[in-house]
Amino acid sequence: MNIAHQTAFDQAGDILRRATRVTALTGAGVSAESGVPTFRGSDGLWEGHRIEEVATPFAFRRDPSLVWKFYNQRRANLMTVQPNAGHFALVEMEIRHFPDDRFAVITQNVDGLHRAAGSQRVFEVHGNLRRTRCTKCHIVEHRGLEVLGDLPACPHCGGLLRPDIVWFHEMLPEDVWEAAAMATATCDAFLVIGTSAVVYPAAGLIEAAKRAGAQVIEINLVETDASETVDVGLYGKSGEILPELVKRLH
Ligand code: BV8
Ligand code: ZN
Repeated sequence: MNIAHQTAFDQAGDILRRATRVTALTGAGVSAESGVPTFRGSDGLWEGHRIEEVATPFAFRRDPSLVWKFYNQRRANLMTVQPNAGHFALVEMEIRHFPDDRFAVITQNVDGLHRAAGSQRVFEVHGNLRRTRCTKCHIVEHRGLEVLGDLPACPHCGGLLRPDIVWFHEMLPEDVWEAAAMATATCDAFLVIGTSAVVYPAAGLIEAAKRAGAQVIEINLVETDASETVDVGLYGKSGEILPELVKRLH
């Protein structure tokens, strides 16, 4: 490990050892080593569509089966993925080093891998691929990874189901957002892991953590829009860096 990397690691280790409360904000990068494609890594394209074009209420109104094809493909992909060492390192931080609700994961990911790894306090600000919501009676149901088809009907009212996902131009779930904002405002250390930090309001939590006096540590393959805001940057794979960080907490 080169000297610069070593001191950044030592600094990050010091910040975490001194912290009482830690909050992590994660994005698609934390699931990349599990085999879940990121959004902007594949320059945000899915079969030639940009994520911002498919993940919107307009796209769903215009062509619901196209949008369901997109989500069914991602649900099917989840059949073959498992949490990776980065997810498990965050579980160890929460259970072993910051118990009693002193650790929280705010995730933009909709793959459910943090909970699958064992994380307890997880705020899914963009929803979850395993849940559906009825566009008519609005019932939200946990459907696991069962095959739903391209125009799934609500088992209760026959209305068209949609994924329980926050699309672009849609509000984030109020209660989850409140909890995420609280976990950001009350932490001493804020980890920003595997996110390009371009999607708001989630990316705004990084500035909010700084304003609240937290020390911010970025973990990413490359520098991002958040890099000049953070206190320490650790650049490499989160599945390698996070276990390394946990070792410094023993
Ligand atoms: C809202 C669910 C408004 C979908 C997602 C113009 C027009 C319209 C809207 C806007 C606009 N300008 C700004 C906006 C707001 C918009 C927005 O921010 N747009 C961006 C694109 C500019 N936001 C919204 O619309 C939000 N709603 O604003 O409401 C409103 C206000 C009042 C009243 C009513 C409404 C809603 C945003 C939520 C959108 N939904 N997800 C789905 O998943 O299908 S966002 C989507 O992007 C995912 O959730 C994803 O998580 C998120 C962010 O992407 P990342 O997670 O960061 O992933 P990305 O691929 O970008 O980056 C991966 C990173 O990992 C990279 O940095 C890479 O280097 C790193 N990496 C890769 N491998 C590794 C790694 N790091 C470490 N280790 C590795 N191995
Ligand atoms: Zn219904």
